[in-house]
Amino acid sequence: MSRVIVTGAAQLGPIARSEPRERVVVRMISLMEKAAARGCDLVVYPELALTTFFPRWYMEDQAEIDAFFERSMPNVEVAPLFARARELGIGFSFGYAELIVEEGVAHHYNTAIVVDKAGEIVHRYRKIHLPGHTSHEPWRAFQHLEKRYFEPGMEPFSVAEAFGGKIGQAICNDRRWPETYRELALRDAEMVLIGYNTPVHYPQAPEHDHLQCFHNHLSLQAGAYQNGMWVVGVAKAGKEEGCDLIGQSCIVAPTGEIVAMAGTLGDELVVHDCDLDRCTEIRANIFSFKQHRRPEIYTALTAPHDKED
Ligand code: CDV
Repeated sequence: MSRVIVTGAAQLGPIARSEPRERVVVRMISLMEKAAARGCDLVVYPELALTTFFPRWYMEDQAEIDAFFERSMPNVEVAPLFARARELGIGFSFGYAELIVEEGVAHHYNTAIVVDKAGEIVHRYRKIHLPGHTSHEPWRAFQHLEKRYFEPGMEPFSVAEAFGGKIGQAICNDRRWPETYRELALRDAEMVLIGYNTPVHYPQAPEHDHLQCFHNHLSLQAGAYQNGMWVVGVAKAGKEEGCDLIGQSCIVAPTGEIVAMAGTLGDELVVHDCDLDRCTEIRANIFSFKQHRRPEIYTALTAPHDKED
């Protein structure tokens, strides 16, 4: 049986603060229709795909903040995406700001889901590594307030059986951490879907601004190769509300090679036939965890980190 997932990385260009979800969903459906025409089984959209990247603004009014969050999924605005996907028989994943109320307490997460070809949500992931800061820092050209607006996900990385394979998810900053990929690989992930919003300008170390695209691919490619997995990295790109976001959405093979990459900073689809059996090229050989890994020696990896940076 073929274990090929024809995968589309559906990069989104900038989303204005004033752009309603309905219009973004129309853009997503347009990319989905292109993906279906190219035979895709799965189309992957970025982190926080339904709105502008709102953590760039400092806000105090909780109602203003909550307006960027989804209280249910699918909801009225997103339902047309689910409906069109069912008609086309295509699966998809995307990120959004999730607001849930449990025992009377509101929780806010930076979340991504995978939806199968039948329209069922088969996987949900809440971002574990939240970058940025919690209070207003006016010295920055723009804010990055993920630590203010979201709680970190407390559920471990996990995989779903979907599309004939084992699919995992991570979100943006997670992709820079080797633990993300290794946790997923140890849980048998064969493909990891990662949406991102990455500004070109890094206020704490602007001397690294010219390295943003390099660090993006470095992380995605290393994660794929060192764990023998497909990695699909998908950007929200372009100049969004005056802030430049990197593009270079890509599909990375388990060998670490980029096999498809976006060439614009706008809405763009790139497609590749991802054969999950290719994971074995790496996993049964150079990175056979069973044969070569030495977890008994790696005691510092899970010890609490109490040293100063
Ligand atoms: N959305 C993100 O997580 N962005 C971070 C930026 C702030 C560095 C990233 O790791 O790309």
